[in-house]
Amino acid sequence: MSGGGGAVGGVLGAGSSYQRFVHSALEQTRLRTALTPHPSQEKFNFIKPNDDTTVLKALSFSAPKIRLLRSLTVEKKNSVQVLDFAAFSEPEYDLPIFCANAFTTPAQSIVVLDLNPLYDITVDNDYKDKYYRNLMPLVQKYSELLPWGGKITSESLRFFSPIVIWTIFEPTENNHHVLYSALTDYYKVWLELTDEAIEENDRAKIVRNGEAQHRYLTWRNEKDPGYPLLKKLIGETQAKDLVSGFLFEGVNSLGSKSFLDYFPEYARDDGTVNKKRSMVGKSFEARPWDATGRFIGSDDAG
Ligand code: BLA
Repeated sequence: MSGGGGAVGGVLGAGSSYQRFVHSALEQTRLRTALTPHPSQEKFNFIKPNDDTTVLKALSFSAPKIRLLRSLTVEKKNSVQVLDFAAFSEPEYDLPIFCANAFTTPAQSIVVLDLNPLYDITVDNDYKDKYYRNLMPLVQKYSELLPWGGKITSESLRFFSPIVIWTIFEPTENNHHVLYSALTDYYKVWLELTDEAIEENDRAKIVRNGEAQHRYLTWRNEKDPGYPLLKKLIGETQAKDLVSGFLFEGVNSLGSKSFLDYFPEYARDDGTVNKKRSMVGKSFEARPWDATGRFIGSDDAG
């Protein structure tokens, strides 16, 4: 049945390829380090979807150097397939955040795959050089098969690196094959960077890393595009818990600043957070970095 080659066959393939990626990523991780179940895993083992055709799987671990490695997959037969896989280092390291997000319907797959920088690489050249200079060939490898997905929430871009794969494609078997290869490549790079990372001893720098991660968690906890769907699938209470207690665990413990402290442009007159995802609008029609990783995008929203 999955050999049909049409869009539906592709979707069935997508779900199993996300599972396969999670399985292989964990295996690759275990070859290098010792994974311990994260406390959030037990809490979110039993999320109950509203309908029994939906299957959610939530796994989370920690390891030396790794504060949180977690994976959520959602499978609704012939309908949606979701992968949300991320890895966060301990604040003693300034490692990028591994971020793999894919949302697949019979019509399309929406994908973000990146080593999200801890610091804004449009201004922090040292950080950019430290982690991304040697990785630019990855862009070349995938930019043709997984082309830039077009305009994007402008605010999201500051969390992306010059090697980000942001793409929307038809969910064919072949496209998912390419995506699988990219997922594997990017995760391997993250594991290698983690292996090589040297512990920071400067207290001020550790605090700064922790706050940078907290800012990222705060952004995604509030504005993640997956939230409306999760809410539909598991209800508002469970969705909120899953987002803050599992997907972006640390948002309530790694720092004390609020969303509006970090992103004051979202403040409404009454002091609450504007529900819009973007204040600026969408922009960046084309990939805003050149082949060397230099930022060439202008914020051309509107
Ligand atoms: C769409 N998901 C998107 C888009 C982005 C992302 C950029 C395009 C729309 C936009 O420009 O906002 C992903 N955005 C990210 C990521 C970061 C970010 C990873 O800022 C990190 C900093 N997507 C998921 C999960 C679900 C999901 C778990 O990762 C569902 C459970 C759904 N993503 C989803 C849907 C859309 C989408 C339904 C299209 C609809 C929309 O744009 O709201």
